[in-house]
Amino acid sequence: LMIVTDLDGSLLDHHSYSWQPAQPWLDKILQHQIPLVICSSKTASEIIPLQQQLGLSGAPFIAENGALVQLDHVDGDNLRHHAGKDYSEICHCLRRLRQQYQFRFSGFADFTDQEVADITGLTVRNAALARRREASESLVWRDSEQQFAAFSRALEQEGLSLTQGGRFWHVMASGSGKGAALAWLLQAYKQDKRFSQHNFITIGLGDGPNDAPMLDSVDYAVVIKGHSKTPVTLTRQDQQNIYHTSAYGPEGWQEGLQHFIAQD
Ligand code: 2M8
Ligand code: MG
Ligand code: MG
Repeated sequence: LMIVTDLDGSLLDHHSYSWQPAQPWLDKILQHQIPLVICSSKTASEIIPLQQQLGLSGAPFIAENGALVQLDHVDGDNLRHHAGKDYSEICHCLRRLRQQYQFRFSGFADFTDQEVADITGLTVRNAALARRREASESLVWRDSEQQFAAFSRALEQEGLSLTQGGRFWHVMASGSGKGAALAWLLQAYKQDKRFSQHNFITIGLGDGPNDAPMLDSVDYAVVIKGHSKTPVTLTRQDQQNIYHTSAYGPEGWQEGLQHFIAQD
């Protein structure tokens, strides 16, 4: 068994960023040494200290919506996989498109730490960690739907794509995303001598449209009730392996695991 989870709005409450209601199940997961892979829009700089607080230090994780994958120490090597466009390249391209087409949007590169804290409810210290991006940009769209369609097309031509989180749009290399990142991670696990015996059954949990590719690729999908107006649309047809929670955030996280994992 392997559990793959989104953070914001899933394991963490959308507003308070607390995981307290999920602690009983977290304890069980740790006790049974079930691998718990964080799969988030958050940066590596945000995820690493969080893993320490959750008791998951050194575990593999997926950051920046799949643009970055961090494996655990494989033969002494701390393997990192990166989607192919780095942050400065992405920001450079965004500035150029904004100038060329007069798009109105603001990205984390335009904001101060304090501004990101004000929008998200993160502490200023954590907002600074969220701004330490390596392979994707988070932005607030302030223009028309029509301009958004033009923006999306222009990005595509630059080899970039958009995905939607709980509060922001995220821009990263085309072909990357939470689903592609998870596939890469599982493949790397298969090639690792220590894990080759395991054929992991995967349970995924997420609340946003950005989680759809991950939820489509796991064996069992928990769609956590979210705050976004955009529904989470899955393409998979096996309804019996999809569970929609009635609770939000970490309560929904508990509810979903409870649904799929039989208790002793
Ligand atoms: C951003 O991610 C969330 C994920 O759903 C969003 O789009 O609302 C990211 O920038 C992340 O780094 C940050 O921690 C989070 C804070 O709410 O927002
Ligand atoms: Mg989320
Ligand atoms: Mg997320």
